[in-house]
Amino acid sequence: MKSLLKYFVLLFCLHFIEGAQLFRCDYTYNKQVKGWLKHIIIPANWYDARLRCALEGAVLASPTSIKMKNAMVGFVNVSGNEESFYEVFTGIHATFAPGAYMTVEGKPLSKIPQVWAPNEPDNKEDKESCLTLNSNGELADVSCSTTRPYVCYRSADSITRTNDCGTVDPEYRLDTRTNSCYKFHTVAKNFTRAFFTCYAEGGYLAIINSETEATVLRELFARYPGGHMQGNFWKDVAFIGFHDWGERWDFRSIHGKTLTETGYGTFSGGEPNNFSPGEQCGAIYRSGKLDDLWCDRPAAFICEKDPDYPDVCRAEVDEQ
Ligand SMILES: *[C@@H]1O[C@H](CO)[C@@H](O)[C@H](O)[C@H]1NC(C)=O
Ligand SMILES: *[C@@H]1O[C@H](CO)[C@@H](O)[C@H](O)[C@H]1NC(C)=O
Ligand SMILES: [Ca+2]
Ligand SMILES: [Ca+2]
Ligand SMILES: [Ca+2]
Repeated sequence: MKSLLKYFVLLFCLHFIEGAQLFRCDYTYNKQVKGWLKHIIIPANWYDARLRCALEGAVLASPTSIKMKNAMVGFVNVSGNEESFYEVFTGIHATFAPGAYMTVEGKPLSKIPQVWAPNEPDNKEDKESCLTLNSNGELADVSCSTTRPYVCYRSADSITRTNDCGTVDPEYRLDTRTNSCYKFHTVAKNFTRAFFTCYAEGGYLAIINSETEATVLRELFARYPGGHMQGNFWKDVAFIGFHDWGERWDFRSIHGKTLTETGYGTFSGGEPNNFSPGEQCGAIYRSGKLDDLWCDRPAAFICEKDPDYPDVCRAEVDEQ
């Protein structure tokens, strides 16, 4: 009898783990919309809003149901703020073709409950291809280049599991030599965009704190031969997390420390050279040695992530 009880307890536990939803704690689980939500209050243009949500493992939220609309309006309905804060961007857009509105997940506008704000939509000056939601739950078309706060959404439809790097992104791998996680990005971006990408993924452009970590990055780089990277860019150097912060030659990590304080400052022979001026951004060669590189030209880049940040939370999901 006792062992039978044990068996059922075990079965229950297994079931619970199976149904567990784990996702980054900067999102809040919302039972009504069966998923995780995050309100990002610093306004961004629609393109950056979409990208940030996507990189965080979510999508730019759209009011595709009454429940979702209510959840989104719940974030908007704050009094005393500036007018633009009475709206959030939605994921409903027509950035691929004028007037062809759909959510970022591909749901057409016609399948979404629509209440429009007075005099909207008006596609003013033929320049409005992104939709906002206001505190009354009404939609309006605005320019995609204007800025608004927004909401990111991660559906719990598929089981959400995080790996030992604390992320749903399987490309982050833990290295036990440094107890840090790394992801090599082969799609070239400029420094600003690379920084933004690592940040949204919950990490940062890699900071080398020891000779060992330089070796870890050299080995990581070796797994990505130039032939495996698409596009026309220099494939033997990748952005990492240091910069001159606008002060020529004074290279510091993106967390503000000198390279010596950070733990590794070995430049490649002849570097830093500020080649044909403008090399203010930090990079690493395949050798594991450092380089100063043009910030505005796209390059591969390496993100590093603390396995414990952002924290991972468990959703309070009702078992039916
Ligand atoms: C939003 O706030 C206004 C004014 O405080 C209130 O009248 C309205 O009912 C609120 N709407 C929602 C959906 O909570
Ligand atoms: C970096 O790339 C982004 C996206 O391609 C672009 O919008 C931005 O202007 C670029 N920044 C610099 C400094 O070149
Ligand atoms: Ca409009
Ligand atoms: Ca590090
Ligand atoms: Ca250089």
